[in-house]
Amino acid sequence: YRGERPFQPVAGSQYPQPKLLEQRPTDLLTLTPWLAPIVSEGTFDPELLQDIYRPLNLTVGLTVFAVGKYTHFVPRFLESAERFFMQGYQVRYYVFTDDPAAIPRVPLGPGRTLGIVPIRKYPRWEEVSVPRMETISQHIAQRAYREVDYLFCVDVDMVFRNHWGPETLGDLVAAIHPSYYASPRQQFPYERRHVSTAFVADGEGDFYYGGAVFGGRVDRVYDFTRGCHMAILADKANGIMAAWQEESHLNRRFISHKPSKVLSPEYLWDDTKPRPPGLKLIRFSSLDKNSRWLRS
Ligand code: 2GW
Ligand code: MN
Repeated sequence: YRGERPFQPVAGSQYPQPKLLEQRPTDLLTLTPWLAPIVSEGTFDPELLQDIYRPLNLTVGLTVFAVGKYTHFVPRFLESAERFFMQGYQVRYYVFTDDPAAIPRVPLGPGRTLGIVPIRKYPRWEEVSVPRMETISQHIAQRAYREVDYLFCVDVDMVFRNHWGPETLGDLVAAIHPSYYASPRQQFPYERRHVSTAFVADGEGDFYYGGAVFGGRVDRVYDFTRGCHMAILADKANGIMAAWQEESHLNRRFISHKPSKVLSPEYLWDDTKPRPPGLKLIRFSSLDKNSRWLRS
């Protein structure tokens, strides 16, 4: 992390005064019990955030894995990220792939670069899924910690559909999974076997977070991914694969290492689901992938 820069005075932009007694910015919860903001439309002023964050000259990294047939998602993913992801900031994409030649060149805007990171071929998905945490932590240690201030790690079978900006930046950031935002914690699909390091008891858990989006300050993402990788290795030594692979470990870790910022399902949606009235817009959502074809 390249350290704090002095804050510039906020430019003259006029924005509505915050009103302690009147404001009801959204129907969604806006604060966790540990005082982390839950980001959704209406809770932030995009222009004000722009004035605060632009002078910091931040670089934001975005990692995706594109292994096997998933290389086919890369152009749509990148084109949508070019339109909506951290517009006006320096952005560094990292595409981890077993087939660099299959990654098409997508034209990128100024200050935005693409790094293709070759990884070896894995025979089965379970063996791809597990090295994601390992690969990301190693990549941060080797390279990304010098190149970016913040890093987001996301699924590639998704597209950006609306603004994703500095409101998402925080020390450690998690996103609420679109399938479980209304479920009681006993019904979250956590790993429930005691033998797994991802075990979560019935009375534990805040939100069920998606494995498809997490991020934060690059040093915090390093600790996070390394911690998940170590837990996955411990399970592996006992012949255990958690219920939802790295998503289970991510959820286990977010219980003891609480995210400092939580993204509402606007930031991790699934277009096959009906949108609840409280959700004003969709910013990032999964494509209806023909999973039979992809996974065969
Ligand atoms: C191959 C066979 C079965 C499942 C996935 C794959 C596969 C995944 C692959 O052949 N190549 C590949 O690059 N991936 C990468 O892993 C790709 O970036 C993809 O977006 C990501 C997660 O796999 P995906 O999108 O098929 O799984 P989802 O959408 O059901 O993901 C949720 O559950 C996963 C746990 O298995 C992860 O936690 C993921 O983060 C969740 O969103
Ligand atoms: Mn996915």
